[in-house]
Amino acid sequence: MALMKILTYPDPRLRKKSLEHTEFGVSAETLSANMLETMYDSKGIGLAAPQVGVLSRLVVIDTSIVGDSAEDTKSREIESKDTGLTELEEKIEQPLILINPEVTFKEGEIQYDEGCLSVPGFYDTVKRFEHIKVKYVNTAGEPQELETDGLLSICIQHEIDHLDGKLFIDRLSLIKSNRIKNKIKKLGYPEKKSSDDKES
Ligand code: QAP
Ligand code: CO
Repeated sequence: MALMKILTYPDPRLRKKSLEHTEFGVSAETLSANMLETMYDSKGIGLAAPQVGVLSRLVVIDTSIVGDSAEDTKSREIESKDTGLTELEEKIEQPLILINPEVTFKEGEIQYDEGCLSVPGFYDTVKRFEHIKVKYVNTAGEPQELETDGLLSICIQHEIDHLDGKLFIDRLSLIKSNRIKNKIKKLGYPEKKSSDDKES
């Protein structure tokens, strides 16, 4: 297994529409395993292939870690917003690997303070469908379907957005998204700043 480099906004690769994933078996398993390792290493709950520079329609998700007791601050940021697993979420085995996912049913509305490994350190409220059904294929190329709500539903919609070149900051009001985008373009990310770079 290997850690992969996570691209951050404004990398142009995050804006591309990813292609149908066509490789199954060992190659899909290897990519997903490396993405899951990368996601867990960064305390994430979802990661899409384009975030690691692979423009293919594959995402990995594990929202079950959210309820775990974590000493890490980053995990706690996500954890604090959690309301626990819903009945539908509990029935789904995680981690999930969704290849060529498509939403086939959507209803209701839910708001959540979202973040993204490609926009580290920034969070804001996004509106999503509350309850969805998704069809996809597994790493063997076999068709699957799932139904969920709660945090898992939000996460799946967030990750499918990545496959279409869309980020959560694009779903905020123009005033909020511009504030975040301009701050990143001007100052970069806190983690990336050199030690002699002073905050204003
Ligand atoms: C997408 O996001 C998501 O800023 C997955 O410093 C987010 O895993 C779906 C993360 C919220 C549903 C609800 C973000 C880690 C992780 C950061 C993530 C950070 C460290 C984000
Ligand atoms: Co994201």
